[in-house]
Amino acid sequence: MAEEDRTAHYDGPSGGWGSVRGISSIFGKEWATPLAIETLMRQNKPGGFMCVSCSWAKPASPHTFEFCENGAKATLWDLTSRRCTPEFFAGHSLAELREWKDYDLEQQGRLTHPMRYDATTDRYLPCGWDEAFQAIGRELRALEPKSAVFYSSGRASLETAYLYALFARLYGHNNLPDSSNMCHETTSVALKQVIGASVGTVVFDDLSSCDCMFFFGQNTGSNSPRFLHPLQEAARRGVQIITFNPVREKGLEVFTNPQSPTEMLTGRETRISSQYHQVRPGGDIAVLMGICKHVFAADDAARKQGRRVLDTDFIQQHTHGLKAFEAQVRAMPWSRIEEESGLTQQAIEGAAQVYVESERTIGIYGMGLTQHAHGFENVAMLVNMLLLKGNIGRDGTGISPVRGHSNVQGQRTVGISEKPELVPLEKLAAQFNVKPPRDKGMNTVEACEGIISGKVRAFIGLGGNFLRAIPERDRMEKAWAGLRLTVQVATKLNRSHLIPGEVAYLLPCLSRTEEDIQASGPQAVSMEDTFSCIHGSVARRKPASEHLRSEPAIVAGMAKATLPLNNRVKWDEWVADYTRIRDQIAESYPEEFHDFNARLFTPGGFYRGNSARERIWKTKSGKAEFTTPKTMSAAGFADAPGRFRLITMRSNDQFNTTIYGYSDRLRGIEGTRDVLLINPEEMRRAGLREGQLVSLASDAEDGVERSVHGLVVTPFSLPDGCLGAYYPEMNPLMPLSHHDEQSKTPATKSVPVRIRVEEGMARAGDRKEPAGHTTRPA
Ligand SMILES: Nc1nc2c(c(=O)[nH]1)N[C@H]1C(S)=C(S)[C@@H](COP(=O)(O)OP(=O)(O)OC[C@H]3O[C@@H](n4cnc5c(=O)[nH]c(N)nc54)[C@H](O)[C@@H]3O)O[C@H]1N2
Ligand SMILES: Nc1nc2c(c(=O)[nH]1)N[C@H]1C(S)=C(S)[C@@H](COP(=O)(O)OP(=O)(O)OC[C@H]3O[C@@H](n4cnc5c(=O)[nH]c(N)nc54)[C@H](O)[C@@H]3O)O[C@H]1N2
Ligand SMILES: [Mo]
Repeated sequence: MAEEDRTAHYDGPSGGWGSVRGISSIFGKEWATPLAIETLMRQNKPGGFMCVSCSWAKPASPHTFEFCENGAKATLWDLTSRRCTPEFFAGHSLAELREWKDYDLEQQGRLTHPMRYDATTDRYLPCGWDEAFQAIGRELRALEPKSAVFYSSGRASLETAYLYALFARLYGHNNLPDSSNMCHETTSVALKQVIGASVGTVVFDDLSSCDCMFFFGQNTGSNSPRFLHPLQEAARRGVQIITFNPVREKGLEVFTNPQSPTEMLTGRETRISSQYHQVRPGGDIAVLMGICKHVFAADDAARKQGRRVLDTDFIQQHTHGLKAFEAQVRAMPWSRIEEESGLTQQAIEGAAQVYVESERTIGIYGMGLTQHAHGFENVAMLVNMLLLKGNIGRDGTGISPVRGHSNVQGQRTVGISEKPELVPLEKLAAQFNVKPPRDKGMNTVEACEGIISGKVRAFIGLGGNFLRAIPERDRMEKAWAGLRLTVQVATKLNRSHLIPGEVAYLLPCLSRTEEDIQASGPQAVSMEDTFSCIHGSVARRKPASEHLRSEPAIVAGMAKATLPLNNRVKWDEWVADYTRIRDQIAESYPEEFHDFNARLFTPGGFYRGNSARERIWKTKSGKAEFTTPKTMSAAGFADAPGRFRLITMRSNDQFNTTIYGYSDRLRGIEGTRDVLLINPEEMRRAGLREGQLVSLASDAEDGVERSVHGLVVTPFSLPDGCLGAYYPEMNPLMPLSHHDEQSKTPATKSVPVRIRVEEGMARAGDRKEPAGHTTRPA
């Protein structure tokens, strides 16, 4: 079709030469220095350092280059020669810097000195570490502990995370929101409830013994490219890969392995997905309902011939609640399923038939399932589908959430949680002779509510870019300035650092790519990958500045200045030798972390175990739970004329709020991020033309006016009724109240919006000024 040809698209495979050029276009040809190559060669290998990008597994027998395009970008980003020094801050007030683009802020390079905010000059001034710790301690001691929030982004190590959570509990709160609250919290809550374990059950070997993968809403090519290697191997083995995604993501279509000279020279590509279904955003509950409906129908037919499709032994012995679920599925008309999913009965049955015939199926998913108002139901439905055929707790089967940040899963494992029931409080009480708080703390959404209402007085950020990552940006930025204390531990300058509380500190830390030398010598840290394997990480690069401190040292410095003396809590000794921190972790979590130091460098990591994989179900009923979804759409709002479901997307040139560049190569969008993606039919129906400038307005029916303007209409292959645009630019459009009901994960994959036409057209190839935004309360 002619329209199809006009849509933005990319002809090459994922991987291939494009991925090499992708690195060079950001870092220039100079990126390939011997020092950089040496560092990259040590990435994700036993005895090396673990990538700071995603949490994809690190195999026991790594490739020569066990890094991908985006892992290399993340490493090189940290290794930059640019420095953001006291001189830089002397030259720019925060009011001025707030006018800068996020990209330009991070382009200033690595932070070099601890800085204190000075309100009179509206500038950050250099300060001593001790001065900073003492001031932070003084402030925290003067506050009610429950009015403080300790946020973490999922990058900090297990050692840092353990100390940070301990600091919060000794001080007196469980307010430990984490980036995971915006990400896979849906997974943690849903899987815990239905299979009794909050993480995935799949391990690396399952990928080579499955015969089928059902893939929902995870963009492998950009967000976990090393996963493309096992996917390629699986596809070549004949594994059926059935993908559901509103966007035709290149990495899930075809891949050329950039580490294979033959493939690079011959241009040979591997087809990844055997079926690709462009589901409506929020339509996965319906899709999964349709698949299960077909499974029941196939089972009825098989029974007549004395066979079964359902794994009846497994269902009998290991599950609870099939009856109610089956009744719901059988009663659900196909017309409803088609309407909600945007797919035909025939298409869904085609996918389902592959499932019926498969012996070993894995269900894989990402933000496409979790970031919805009914994300819980999405995840629980995928589990329902797997349970029907006994596809959990058997080799080559299982459920596999693909986690985001490199240690986001691990941070939760060692105590970063607002939910006291997930933390061994009795153990901590005995270990440190303390009384840890037992009341529930705030998650990310609740912390935002607390900041808006004034209940929260202090915010400590262990990494991340909270104000850019959360919903309701405009109201949050206004409320933020009312905080008494803000502390940001960071490697690079970002927007969240530019809105200081009355007392504010910006503390620069070592990156995981840099050597960490303490009193006892060089230190290792550790992280947990998406398959629950724990890896030690040692870096050799010289730090970006002699004034940097490690994250464990910074957390310990703040804690020591805040808390009364306790002879069991040995901040100084722990920081001098991280093996002592790991001993404490092993004592608090003996099942998972026994002999932690001895096992630290196990090739491929050591597996911390998963009860559901052993078919031990730590649920209410003691069995795996079938659940009956109470809605057929995950979107959480009704369709209405002119209302669209907006998907907020990541480009291939970003890591969350860090924008490396303006090329979303795998989607064929170049030179700008201020685009509004829409299918050509919808574009025509809405009376829009390609290249026209438009605004988006929130259509949440809560009376608040939220808008983002200056977006260029760009035809793109998408289902009807939905739009695509980039995260974090679109975050001003998201109401804080629009989140998964159960886990409170913001529902960023179906945001209700309307299009408003602006004057004028964008000229092709222009990189315009960044899109602006406004929020006005009703
Ligand atoms: N290079 C790079 N790597 C990263 C990150 C990064 O920003 N850059 N971020 C890291 C982090 S923190 C995370 S959490 C992960 C995120 O990795 P992903 O889980 O891949 O998250 P997203 O990129 O947000 O996109 C999810 C996919 O879901 C699809 N989708 C949207 N709505 C729906 C829906 O309703 N149903 C279905 N079936 N699909 C849908 C989108 O089209 C997209 O392909 O990646 C991590 N790795
Ligand atoms: N609309 C929309 N919003 C979303 C999402 C979405 O898909 N759509 N995704 C959500 C998801 S999945 C996530 S995980 C969050 C991400 O939210 P965050 O984790 O808060 O954000 P990041 O962009 O990963 O944080 C980047 C900053 O971390 C700091 N940093 C980098 N490395 C280090 C380090 O080693 N140590 C320390 N201390 N600091 C470091 C740098 O200063 C950098 O500027 O955003 C969420 N928000
Ligand atoms: Mo994430």
